[in-house]
Amino acid sequence: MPIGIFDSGIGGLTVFKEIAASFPKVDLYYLGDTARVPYGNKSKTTIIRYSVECASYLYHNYNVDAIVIACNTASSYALDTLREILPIPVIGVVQPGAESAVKVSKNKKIGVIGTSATIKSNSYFETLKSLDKDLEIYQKACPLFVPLVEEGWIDNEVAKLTVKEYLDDLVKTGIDTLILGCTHYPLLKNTIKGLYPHLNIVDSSVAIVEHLKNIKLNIEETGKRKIFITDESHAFDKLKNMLVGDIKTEKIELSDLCS
Ligand code: DGN
Repeated sequence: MPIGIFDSGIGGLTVFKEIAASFPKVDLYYLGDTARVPYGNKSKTTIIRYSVECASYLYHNYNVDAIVIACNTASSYALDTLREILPIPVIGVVQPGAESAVKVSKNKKIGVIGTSATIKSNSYFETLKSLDKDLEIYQKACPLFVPLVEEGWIDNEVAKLTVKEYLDDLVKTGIDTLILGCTHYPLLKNTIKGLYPHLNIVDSSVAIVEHLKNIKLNIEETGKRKIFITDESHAFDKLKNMLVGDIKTEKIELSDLCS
């Protein structure tokens, strides 16, 4: 059972890494849409169109048996459409992240951070409320976190100051749990944890693995890993090597996606 995973670029590699570690024999095909990153400031229509193109590419070319949307922005806007058009399970990161947060929060005060589009969609707010209507939820868009991660500035002074600028007020609300609602953000986890050690940090890339375990997997696969990108990217190569090591990256044309 091959699994297809896609993201607007680098961020989803945090999800790829967790899935690869938990399912060493399952074939994994990753598509990072580096030519069109970021998705986080695009319109809903555009995010849905790009997501349909990425998922369809993996489904039609690699016969994947499940799709993981390793991007909160795409999960927030395109999950329903992908479930309508594809005859295979499609798993987004929002539901698993929300479920984990509800499990670990003791005081029922949960913070959510993500791209502007994810926060604007209210996807976490609605999913969390559907799990427990008594939760207090505080949301904050942190658009500068994505370029910081892409630059590899994940634990220097600039990273620390930017984290404090975005999160100090959010943490003052008394939240005991923080959902990293963007797949880039796990790379800032140590910096966030260092500044706010009392917080439970929910990383949906870890939560999604639990979801996948509920799908019947054919473990006779070979453990093949393939990574595709739609444009060459120095940042992608650097982070790929750091997160998942020496897996070869193949560039595909955007016209291959759109056909
Ligand atoms: N990694 C993407 C997410 O989880 O929303 C955001 C990256 C982007 O497109 N800005």
